[in-house]
Amino acid sequence: QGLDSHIVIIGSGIAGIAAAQKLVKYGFHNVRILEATARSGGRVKTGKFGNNIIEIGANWIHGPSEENPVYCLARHYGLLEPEALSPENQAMDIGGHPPWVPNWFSSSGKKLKTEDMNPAVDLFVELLNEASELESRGGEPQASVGDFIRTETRRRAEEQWQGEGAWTRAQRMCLISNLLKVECAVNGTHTMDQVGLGAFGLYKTLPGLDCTFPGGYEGLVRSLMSELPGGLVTYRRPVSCVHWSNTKVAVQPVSVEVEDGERITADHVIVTVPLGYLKMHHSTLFSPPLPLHKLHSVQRMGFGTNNKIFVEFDSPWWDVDCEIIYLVWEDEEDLVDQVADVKRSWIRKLFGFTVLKPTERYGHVLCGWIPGHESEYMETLPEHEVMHAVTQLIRRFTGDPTITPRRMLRSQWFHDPWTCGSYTYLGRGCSAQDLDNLMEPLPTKGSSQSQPLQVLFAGEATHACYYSTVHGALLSGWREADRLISHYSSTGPPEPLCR
Ligand code: 6YU
Repeated sequence: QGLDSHIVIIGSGIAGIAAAQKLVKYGFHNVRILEATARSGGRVKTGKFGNNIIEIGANWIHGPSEENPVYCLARHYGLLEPEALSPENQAMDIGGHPPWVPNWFSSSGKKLKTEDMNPAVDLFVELLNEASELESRGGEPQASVGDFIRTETRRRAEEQWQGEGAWTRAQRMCLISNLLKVECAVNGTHTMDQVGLGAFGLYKTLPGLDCTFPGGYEGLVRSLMSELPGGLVTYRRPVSCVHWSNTKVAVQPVSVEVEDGERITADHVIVTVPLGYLKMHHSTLFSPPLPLHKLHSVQRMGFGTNNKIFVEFDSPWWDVDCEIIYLVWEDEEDLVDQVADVKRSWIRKLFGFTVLKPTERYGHVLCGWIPGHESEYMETLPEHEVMHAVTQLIRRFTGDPTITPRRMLRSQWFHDPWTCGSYTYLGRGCSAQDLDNLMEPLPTKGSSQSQPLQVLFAGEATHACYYSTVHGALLSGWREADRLISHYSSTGPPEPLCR
C-alpha cells in the first residue's frame, strides 16, 4: 500500500489544492479532488468589474512575511509587487490593524476631523488588544467580545472623557458603534456579542503590511494547480455522503457518494468543505454521523457572513490619500452593532468602504463592506434596490445629492450553496479544544479496531491559530497531507508546520 493508497479530497479550495500538492509531491499517485462547482479556488475568487480585476472573496495576504506560506508562494510565483516584497513591509507589525488613512463622514452629511476621532479609535484598539490577551489569563468562557467592549467603553468613557462636552462624548460613542460593525466584518460575525471572549486571543497575526495580488488572488490558485497532474480535479461532482466505518476493519473502508449516486471507494478522504456547509449538511454528509464531541464543536464554532459591494464613480468624493471611509450614524450612541429592523434599515450595517488602489489602475472604485444578517438579507434583494440604497447612503453621508455610482457589483456568500457564509469565528464558550475536535480524523482515538485515518479534516476552520484566512486554509491542507505521509512513512513525520 503506502503510495498506492487511494485518497479522495473533497473540495478544490486552497486547503484541498494544498493537500493534493503535498501528497503528489511526496509520491502518492492515486489522489483526486472532487469539487462541487465548475472551478477551483472556492473562497479565493477573482472577478471583473468593468475593466478592473476585483476580489469577490479573499482580499489580502494577512501578515505577508517569511512565516506566511501564502506570501512565500506568491513571491515564488512572482505574483506580488516590489513594494510588498520590501523588507520594510515585511517587518511592519500592525497587529491585524493596517494603518490606513481614513475619511470619516457622519449621517448628517458632515466630514469629521480625523484628530477628533482619535480618542475613540485609540480606546477601541486598546480594548480589542485587551480582549485578545484575556484568553491566556483565563477569560470568562461564556462572555463575548461585544459584552466586554461595551462594558469597558462605558466605564472608561465615564472616567476618561468626563471633561468633554456631551456632544463630543456622544459622537465618540457613535464612532465606537461603527467600529463594532467593522469588527463584525473582520471577524465574519453578525454581532460581536456572538464572538467568544475566552477564545478571542487564539487568533494570531503575523508581521507584515497586508498586501494584495495585482493580477488577482486566483493567480495563486492557477500557479498551484499548474503543478498538479492534469485531470486530478473532477468538477461539478458534489459529494453527498461520506460512508466510513467505526467498527470493522475493511480493505477500503471509506466510500464517497456523489450527488448522482456513484460511489467512489478510497483508503482516505480529506474533507475540506467550509464550516458553513458542514453546519448545514453534517447530518447527511456523514454515515455514520459525526461523533458527538465533534458535532458539538461544529455547532459551537461560528460561521458568519461578510459581503462586499463594489461601486464605481466618475470622480472621487473622498480625499486623494484616503484608503478607508467610515460612516458614523449620529443616533447610535448606545454601542449597537446590529440593526433592529433588518428589512427597513439593513444598509446601516455597511460600515464604510475601502478604496481600491492605485487609482491609476482602478479609477474611482470603492469596496463597501457589510457583515451579518443584514448582509444576508441584502443578498436577497434585486441589484437595482441595492444600488439605490447605496446611492442614498452616500448622498446622505456626503450631503451631496448628485453623487451617482456608475456601476455596482456585490458578493453573495451566504446564498452560495457550497459555502453558506464567509468565514469562521470562535463563538461564545469556544476554546482551543473545539479546533482540535474539528481537525481530529475519523475514526476518533477510541475506536481501536477500525482502520485509522479514514476521514481527515482540513479547511480554514480547522487551523488552530489562523482560522478564517487563506494561509490558515493552506497550512491545514499541508497538515493533513503530512498526517498521511507520516502514517505511511518509516522515517517518522515530516517537518512540522505550525500544527
Ligand atoms: C485571507 C482575506 N477575506 C473575504 C471574503 C471571504 C473570505 N477570507 P473554500 O471554501 O475555499 O473551499 C472549499 C471547496 O469545497 C469549495 O470549492 C466548495 O465549492 C467545495 N465544496 C463544498 N461542498 C462540497 C461538496 N459537498 N462536494 C464537493 N465540493 C464541495 N482570507 O487570508 N485574506 O482578505 C480574506 C475574505 C468575502 C468570503 C475571506 C480571507 C477567507 C478565505 O477566503 C478563506 O479562509 C479560504 O479561502 C478558505 O479556503 P478553504 O479551502 O478552507 O475553503 C481576532 C480575530 C479575528 C479573526 N479574523 C481575522 C482575520 C480576518 C479574516 N479576513 C477576512 C477578510 C477578507 C476580507
